Parts: sequence; structure tokens; C-alpha cells
Amino acid sequence: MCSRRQRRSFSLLLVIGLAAPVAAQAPVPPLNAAGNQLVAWSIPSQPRMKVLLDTDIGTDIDDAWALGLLMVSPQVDLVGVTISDGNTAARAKVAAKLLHAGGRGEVPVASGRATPPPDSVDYQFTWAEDFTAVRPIAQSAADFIVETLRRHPGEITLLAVGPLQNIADALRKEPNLGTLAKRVVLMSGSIGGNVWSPTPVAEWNVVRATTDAQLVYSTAPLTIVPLDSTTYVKLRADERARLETHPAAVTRALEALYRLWIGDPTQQMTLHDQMAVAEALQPGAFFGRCTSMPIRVDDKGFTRVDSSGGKPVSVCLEPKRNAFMKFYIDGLLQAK
Ligand SMILES: [Ca+2]
Repeated sequence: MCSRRQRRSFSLLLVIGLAAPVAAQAPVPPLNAAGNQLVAWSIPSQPRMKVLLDTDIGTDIDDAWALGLLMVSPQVDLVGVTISDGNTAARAKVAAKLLHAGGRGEVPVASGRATPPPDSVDYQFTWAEDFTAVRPIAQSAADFIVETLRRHPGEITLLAVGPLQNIADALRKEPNLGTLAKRVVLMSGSIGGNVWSPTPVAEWNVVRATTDAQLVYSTAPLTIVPLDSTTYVKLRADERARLETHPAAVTRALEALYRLWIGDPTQQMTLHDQMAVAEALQPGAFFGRCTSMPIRVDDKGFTRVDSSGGKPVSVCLEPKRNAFMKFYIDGLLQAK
């Protein structure tokens, strides 16, 4: 089981006469009174990346599997999970149970405002409907986002992989949210064609809350991972099999949710939200290019390239499918 991730530092016990070779740049531990080195010595590691995830977990399956990677990644300090869209209370239970199952029950979950539910049956809700061991915090998602970013200005990557009600509500409370965040990364939008359509479509995370998306796109500096990239990345059966048999609690929970989500044996997960996670963790590493484009959200939920009315947005295109999938699966297989 992947329990609470420890701070990533290397602790070396150096004992005189037994000391292993140390990098030339490493400082020398102090000597004791007898002139011997007999101390625990830490070489500071890179600070972990603070990430706040905003998600509509519980409908499509990619949200849970995106959260799974964040839960088990050693380089991530997951500061909280906020819940958007539809039945946010039910979604929050799924997030809380998944975190708890993976030994990360200490990560706060904050619900956003409920909105009219999408026209779908969310079977993943049944997985957590009786779960009470960990409850979402009382604070609203927007208040939690604002307070957390104010507490750590310039340190937190705000990663939104659902409709944008919470990010918009947070912007209404704190117009400088974009500059308080280290980065704002979205799974969002459709610029050109994709696997499903030769022309742009009104992408779910935009069209579900178009007014909120318009505010977010017009206010905060954004990096988006659009359908143009994500629809090319599907989980193959052999890749799922590697994870299906992995014995960690978190991967077992993801498999349980997958079985509730899947409609027929031929269905494949498209890794929309996981690609945004990957972009947040390793900027630019899994795309051929991330290009600045002037983007405007129109009233029908399309992300239009508009040189006169658009605002610069970094758009991640040309996915490196195999490199990403190796990063993703290897990441999940770290779970103990
Ligand atoms: Ca999502």
C-alpha cells in the first residue's frame, strides 16, 4: 500500500571507516569530539511539487485514474482535491474513498457547488455511497482554493480536469488567483480536429459551464491539454493488464472503479485527465509542442482561436503517446 509519502530526501548514515563514496559536491558531516564522523546526514532533495487537483471524478473513469497517479507520485505534494460539477457530494465521496483506500486519507477534499447533473448514470458513485470513514471538509471548494493558494503564493500548480465552476468561483473571490498559482493547467478545449471529429467540438469541461469557462479563460494564464491531444491516447488491453494484477490498494481500487465504468469489454479508457497530470508534473515533456494561441470561449462552449478577441493560452499538441504511457504506468506501478 502506498501510505503517506515521506519527504524525499536521502538519509545516509556515514560511519568512519565504512563510509560509502560521496558526491564531490556533498558537504562533509561534522566530526564528533573524537574526530570521528558518526552522524545521520541528509542531502536535501528537490522540494516536492505542490498540486491542487480540481476534478469531476465519478463520471468518466480518467479522473480517478488521474488522481491515482498524483496519490502515488513521490515528487508530488498533493495539497488538496476539490470537486466540481453535478452531484458534487457524491463525487466527493468517491475521491475521499479512493484517497483513503490508497493511504492518503489525510488529503483534504472540498466540494464545490452542486449543479444540474449530466445526463448520465454514474455507476462509480455506488462504490462510495456508504463510505463514511473520511468526510469532505466543510469549507467550499472555491474558499479552499483561494485560501490554499494565498498561503503558498507562487508554489502551487492548480490542475483542473473537470468543468470550471470552482476555478471560476475562486476567481470571483480572488481575481489574482492566476498570479498566486505557480501554473494553471487544464484538461480543456478543442482547437482543431481530433479522433472523434475532423473539426473542433464544444469540449465537455468547457460546455458544461460555459460562463465559468469564459471567466477562467479570460482571466488566468493557462496551459491547456485539449481533445486534439488526449483523444489519441487510449489504454490498451496489455497496458491495463499490467495494472490489473498489481497488488497495491490504490490500483485495486482503480480497477474496481474501471469495472463499474466500463460499458462493454471492448471499451477503452481515453486518458484525457492523465495527460493534463503529466503536463503539470513534467511541463512539455509529453507533447511535440505547447504553442501560445489567442483563445476565446464562445457562448456555445467552443474554444476559438481568435487573434482579435482571444487571450494567449499555451496549447499542448502532438502527444508523445508511448513516452507518456510509460511515464503513467510506471508511475502507478510505484504504488505499494
Ligand atoms: Ca474529468
